Amino acid sequence: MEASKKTSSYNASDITVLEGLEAVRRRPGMYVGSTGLRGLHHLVYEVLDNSIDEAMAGYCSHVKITLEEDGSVEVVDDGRGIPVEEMPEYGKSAMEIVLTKLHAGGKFGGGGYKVAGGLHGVGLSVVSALSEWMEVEVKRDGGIYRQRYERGTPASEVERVGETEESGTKVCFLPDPEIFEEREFKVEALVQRIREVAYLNAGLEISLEDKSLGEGPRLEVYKYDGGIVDFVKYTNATKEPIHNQVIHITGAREDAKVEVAIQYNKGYVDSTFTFANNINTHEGGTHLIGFRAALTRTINDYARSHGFLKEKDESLSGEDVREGLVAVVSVKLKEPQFEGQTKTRLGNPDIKGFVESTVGARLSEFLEENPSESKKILDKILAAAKARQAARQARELVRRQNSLDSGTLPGKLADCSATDPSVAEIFLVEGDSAGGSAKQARDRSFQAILPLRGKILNVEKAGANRAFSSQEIQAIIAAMGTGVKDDFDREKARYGKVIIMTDADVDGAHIRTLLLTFFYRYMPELVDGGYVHIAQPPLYRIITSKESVYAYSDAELERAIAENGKKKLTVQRFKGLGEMNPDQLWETTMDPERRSLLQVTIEDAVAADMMFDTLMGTNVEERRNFIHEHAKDVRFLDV
Ligand code: 0RA
Repeated sequence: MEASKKTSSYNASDITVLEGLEAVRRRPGMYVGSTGLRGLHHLVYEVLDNSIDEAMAGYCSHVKITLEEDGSVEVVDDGRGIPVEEMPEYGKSAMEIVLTKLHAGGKFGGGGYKVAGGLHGVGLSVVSALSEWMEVEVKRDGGIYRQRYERGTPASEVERVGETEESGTKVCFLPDPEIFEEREFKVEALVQRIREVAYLNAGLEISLEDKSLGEGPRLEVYKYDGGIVDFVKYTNATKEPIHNQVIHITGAREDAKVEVAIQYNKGYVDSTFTFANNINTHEGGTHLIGFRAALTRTINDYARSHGFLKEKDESLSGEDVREGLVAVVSVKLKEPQFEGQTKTRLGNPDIKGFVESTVGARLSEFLEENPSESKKILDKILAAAKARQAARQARELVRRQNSLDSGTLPGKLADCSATDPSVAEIFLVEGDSAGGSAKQARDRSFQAILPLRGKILNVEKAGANRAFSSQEIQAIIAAMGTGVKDDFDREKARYGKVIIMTDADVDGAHIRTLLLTFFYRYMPELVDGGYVHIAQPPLYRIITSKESVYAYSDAELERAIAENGKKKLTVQRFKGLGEMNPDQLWETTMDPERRSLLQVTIEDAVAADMMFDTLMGTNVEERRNFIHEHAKDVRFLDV
């Protein structure tokens, strides 16, 4: 019935709609990034972004996300609701257009700070197209309206099903198994995004209920009345802030707003997080450039006029003023341009000047008005400048000794014959003995092995000059060939995959975290570019009379035991890589045909930074508490 009616009323716009959604289903990766976990999560973020837009426009204060037992997701908000009235140019309800037409997600009639560009704001129609089914319920204009879609096409009319004085939108959808190979949400990843968005929108309450767990539902509420100031406090909680007040700056002009929060800690690293319309701009952009310019200039001016810099020609570098800095720079603007490899660099040129002048003026006011806080900050920065000079000398010394020079490869490296980085891969292996097995096991045509001795240096705690004099770190840098930090050049990478291979025990997990800390701090683009992987050695070998199989987790072991009923079997537990012979190591962990690797992505530098600082930083007490409280999250980071 429905179908024949459709055919008879087909018009040109229907055909375009179908073609559009067909394209989405044919090439889902183009629209949501991948058909794996990332794409799956993107569906949730897409719906959430729409609710957040309502919040940014000032109409929505509560969002609730529920992960249902059957794998579907429900997102409810108390915004204005998707408009339901008929759009004369289509002869259909606006709701149907928004849910079926590609790029019809934008607020009609312009206005607001609607996100555009990158994978963000691709529109609800994309979620609908990639869902086996989707149901949308809108409360608006005194009524409750509902429509169902299947794989992007309407499966019902827009129906008025009740009366209400409330307003809001409820979207439920089941990700399509024909599209997504991965359909189990990773709650910790969703939480990171939810927490971030909640911090960026002070007062907005976002709750997440997970009913997909066997253990029964779990409800968490994220609401931060202090917004990004709370965010900075939270990030700094584990890092020993050197002054009490978080510096809070806001500014607005006709078509853009900026909000900044700043606090220094005793550490060495710069943790500046930038956002444009709530999107984490990992690659920075004009807002970051403006912020940095203002910070460097304002602090130099203040230092000079208040006698902190004695010599006329002395000045503090950008790196100096950013040591131990925790900052959030959040801009909201009408038409953001997202650029760069991952579309996470803000391109709008006029934002630089806007951020620079706002931050410059307000920061200099703060410094003048708070002399004791200012003195603590300036002392810290002057110390950083001194240390940097020492570090520079140390680095030059090392460079002269040739170890940082990519021309000289470290002696311990068993290199591969391939020189094409698209096929070459390097295993960083814990311990000389496992390194020896890996050398025997590998396919030397494309697999290089770098054995690492014991715990590598904790770069979070040590600062740059000690890092550069650590042998293990020198070896990694030299083997990679890319250089580090500002000198980093991805084009020079000698391997397309870096595979961390450590024992499946606590020490192994620690070494892995140390290595990730190193890559995150010294070669973040390598992580961002998806080069860094974690090998997955098996935990057990289960031997029956007929065959032997491997289990990679306790759950797999239990399954294998259950499958074998009461048959006689022997379980061998691998305590370390060294307990596997080279053949076993090859077939379980190194052979590209059979192994499974975990790709390390830093979706959320904030969470990663927290983890690293807490796990690796100087505050032992905090660390102990943190590990205790977050045993689960830590496991998440470990993968
Ligand atoms: C189009 C226009 C307007 C709001 C929305 C869409 C909207 C979409 C979603 C998706 C989830 N929650 C949502 N809330 C709103 C503007 C409505 C107006 O001008 O009244």
